[in-house]
Order: sequence, then C-alpha cells, then structure tokens
Amino acid sequence: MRRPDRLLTRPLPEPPAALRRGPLRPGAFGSRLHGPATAARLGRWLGPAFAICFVTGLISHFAQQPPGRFALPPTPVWGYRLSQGIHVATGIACVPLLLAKLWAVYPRLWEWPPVRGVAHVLERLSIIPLVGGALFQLSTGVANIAQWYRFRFFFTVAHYWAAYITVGALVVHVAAKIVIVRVNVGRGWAERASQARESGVTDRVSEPEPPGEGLSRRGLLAATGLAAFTITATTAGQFVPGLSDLDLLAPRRPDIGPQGLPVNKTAAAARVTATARDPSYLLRVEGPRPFALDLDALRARPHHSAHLPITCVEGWSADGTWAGVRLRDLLDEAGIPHDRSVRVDSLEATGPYRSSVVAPPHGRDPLTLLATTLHGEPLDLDHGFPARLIAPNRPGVLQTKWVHRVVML
Ligand SMILES: Nc1nc2c(c(=O)[nH]1)N[C@H]1C(S)=C(S)[C@@H](COP(=O)(O)O)O[C@H]1N2
Ligand SMILES: [Mo]
Repeated sequence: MRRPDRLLTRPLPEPPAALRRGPLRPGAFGSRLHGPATAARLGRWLGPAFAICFVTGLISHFAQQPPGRFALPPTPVWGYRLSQGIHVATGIACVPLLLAKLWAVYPRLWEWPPVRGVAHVLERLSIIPLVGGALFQLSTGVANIAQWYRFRFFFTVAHYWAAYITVGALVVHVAAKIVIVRVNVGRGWAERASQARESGVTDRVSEPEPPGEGLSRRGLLAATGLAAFTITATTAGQFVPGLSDLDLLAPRRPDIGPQGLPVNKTAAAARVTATARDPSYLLRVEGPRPFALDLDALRARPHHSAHLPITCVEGWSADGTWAGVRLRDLLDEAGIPHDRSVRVDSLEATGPYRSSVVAPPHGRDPLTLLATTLHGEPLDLDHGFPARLIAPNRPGVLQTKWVHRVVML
C-alpha cells in the first residue's frame, strides 16, 4: 500500500496548462528573496518579539481587569511601567518584521498542488486566523497608542481575545509545519534533496544566499532590522525616562502637559469642572465608621509623599512626585478591615474609568495615596483636583482622578 506521506515528497505535478497564468505562471514571483530561508531568519526576531508582546499583554490585561483575587503586587513600583513599555515597544517592532515576513512567504499561497495532506491543509488554513489576527493586533494596538478609537468594538476586549486566536493559530501552524518537516526527514534528506534538485524546488532553511541581481538577503534583513529599530527607538521615549528627546514618532511626549505630565482625559472632557471646584466638595469614606472630609480637613491631615509613575496602557508613562493622605489611614479610620477591598469613585458621572477597585495589597501599601499635590503644587484640575488615587505598580486606567468617595466592598 502506498504510504500517504509519499504525497508530501513526490515531485510536484505541474499545474494544468489552463491555470498557468497570473500568480501560477512560471516565474510569477521574480525576487530570489521570497521563500522560507528569508522567512525563517525574520522569524528569529519576530518570534521572540511576538512572544514577549503576548506575555506582557497578558500582564497588562490582568493588571487592568484582575480575575478574581489576582492583583499585581505593589512592588516593584515600576513593574507595570516596564512591562507595558515592553509590550508597546515589541508590538511596534513587530510591524516591519511581520510585513517583511508576509512578503517573503506570500507566493506560497499559490503553491501547487494546493493541498498535499492533512498537515498541509491545517498549515494552510491556520494562515487565515494567524495572519488576520496578527494584522488585527498590530493595527488596533497602533491605533490605540495613537488614541484613535474610531472602531465600534471595545478595544480591550477585542485585543485580548484576538491575542488568543492569533497565538492558537500560530501553535496549529507551527505544529503542522513540524509534522510536515518530520515526514520529510523520515523520507530521508538525501532522497529529498535529489528530488528537490530535479524539481527545482528547495526550501531548506540553510539554503545559501541565492545568486542573482538586486537586493541581497542580507540587505533585506538589515533594512527590516533597521526599520524595526528606528520606529521602536523613536517611540520608546514615551516611557523610557530621559529618552523623550528621541520621541519623534511617538504620539505623546511624557513631559508635556500641566505640571509637566500628560493628561489622559481633561476635566472638561469628564464634565467635572464645576463639581471638582465646588466649595461644598466632600470626600466620603464609607465603612463601619463612615466619615466625610471637606477640602480644608483633607488638606490638614498628615500628608506623605511618593515618587510614582503614571503608566497609561496607551504606551506613555511619566514620573511624578505626589503628596497626599495615605489610603490605608482613611480605611483604618473608617474601620475597614485589612482584608477588604474598596472602590474609589470619581466625580465623573459616566465613563469607563470613573471608579476603580483597590484590593488590600495596594490599599494597605504606604505608597498608595489620595494625592492632593503634584510636584509640590496643588493638583491641576486636569490631573484630578481636589484628590486623585495614585498607587504603585498599577495601570493608569486605575489611577482614578477627581475622587469623592471611597466605599468598602
Ligand atoms: N475619573 C477618571 N480618572 C481617570 C481617567 C478617567 O478617564 N476618568 N483616566 C485614567 C487614565 S486612562 C490614565 S492614563 C490616568 C492619567 O492621569 P493624568 O491625566 O493625570 O496623567 O488617569 C486615569 N484616571
Ligand atoms: Mo490611560
């Protein structure tokens, strides 16, 4: 009986004459750089960048929407800043790497025969969610850091689930490839190589630099690497302190804004300009012994300072020196037990970030403040006057501004 894997190594039948046109005509793809040898070399950069982007993306997601009792620990205070910075930087670096890789392999879509067995079908079908997912992730990610929210879906949810689809498709794709290669190895490289010579097809990764005119493979790799390096280096200043002068392509500079810090949502956009400045403002702390503080009472309480970054999921982060009351002092005074979470509410009436939950590791941390000053001055209205939450190692979306209530959960 003929072994089915013979199908994989048999010299390829020629396409029927009627189909030898367009991308199926001989020599349709002129460049000698198309093919697995180029793709594999690009994969050595794209693979790790993609993997790191995926893992840091998960950290970002779980930091923002903690499943159950999970929460990032409050130390190191710069942990989330580093992780989210790496997430955005690796995502940006993936853009030229992925485009170059797709360019290197796309002629294979017209491979003949189109199907050579189960593994081959899986390898080919997985391309749809893999390429679709990867392009979706990179384009929505770039749109997000540029604060371009024209799409109808909710970015966080779509970006999260598309990551699993993409990585799942990648696993299927690579597994199918391994099966195909192992079958080939089982048939013997020697036989295969001679067949390859006969049929003029080689797809060995170790294939030497192909002869011919035009851009060399080394040139293509160098240009792609340079593109990845350049766009990463000229955007990384959004979160790397001291690099902001290099920030030519970044949507934000981390040092521009009131009090030297960018603003995510202004008081006007949040419609709190009147309520935040209302002289009858009260900060209410609701627990077993509820109490309320007016602005003078809040300012008269012992203040502590903390040097902490704001790290926006949109890719920028910036340091600030904040001073305010420790959240844990307020919780103690209200009789809130050490193991209880609290919800911090903003004066902002609508909007996804008008309140956030603070679990005990952060709630009890001495660096977690309801800050009333930034860099020694009263908080700017846009930074959350009269009081904002600032806590160590926490995504910016959870650093609630214009706080007027803390409620025991
Ligand atoms: N009430 C409220 N607080 C908020 C937000 C918001 O939209 N509403 N945005 C958050 C986000 S996404 C970030 S990154 C930080 C930014 O703080 P900043 O504007 O003072 O730099 O505020 C957070 N606090
Ligand atoms: Mo943010």
